[in-house]
Amino acid sequence: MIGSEVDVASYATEGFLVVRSLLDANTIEALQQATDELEAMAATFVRDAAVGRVYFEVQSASGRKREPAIFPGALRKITSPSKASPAFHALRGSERIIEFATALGISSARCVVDQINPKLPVHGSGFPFHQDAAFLHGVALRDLEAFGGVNVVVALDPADEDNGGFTVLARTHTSGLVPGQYRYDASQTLEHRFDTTHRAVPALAPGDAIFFSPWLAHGSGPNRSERRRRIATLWFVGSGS
Ligand SMILES: O=C(O)CCC(=O)C(=O)O
Repeated sequence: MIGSEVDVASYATEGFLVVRSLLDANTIEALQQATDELEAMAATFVRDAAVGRVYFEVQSASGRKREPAIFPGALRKITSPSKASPAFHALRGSERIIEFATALGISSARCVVDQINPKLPVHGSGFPFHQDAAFLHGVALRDLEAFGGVNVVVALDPADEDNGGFTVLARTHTSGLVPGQYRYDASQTLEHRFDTTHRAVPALAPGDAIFFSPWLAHGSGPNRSERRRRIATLWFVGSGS
């Protein structure tokens, strides 16, 4: 039972919850290896490209989408790694994650988005502040609005402020969606649009996780270090059954 590990009151107030060692070392090793294999598949890519149903977004100089890679194989995001990798497929259905989602009030949680964000040493650009709920559509958005949802970031490498760690703007999840974030222009921080009073960059070890509200504003800075920073992100919505 994970009930005692979950501070539901703090999650409700802050909009996020750090969970240490959410995943064990073997699971993380399998995800790291799968990430290496996906990165190797994209080793020659100089433009955004799909391989089957996995989508690779390259790291451009500005950080914007649809611009050329700074060097072949430089990646900023891999969308739907679960379509090619058994380890990421298993992560979508992770009982441990589902248990936490349930404890946080999301029943019969189903995963609607899975991705990897590999932030390159020195070159990896930041993510502008945004709220994930602004980027859902169709049935997933309908279920989010009807049954709620929870998103989770799992660290695959040690992450902190210096290598562009995941940054939350705590308590922003209760103020509704902020306009003007939809272009998702990675060359801006959009800091001026959000309340940054309770900004936090939790230091994470591989296997640590942050559960957060789909309405919580978050983003991250560039990787100024010589260390890579890879995270897996998953979005869950309730299904009411
Ligand atoms: O990689 C990060 O630090 C932020 C990722 C994120 O918020 C996103 O991909 O929407």
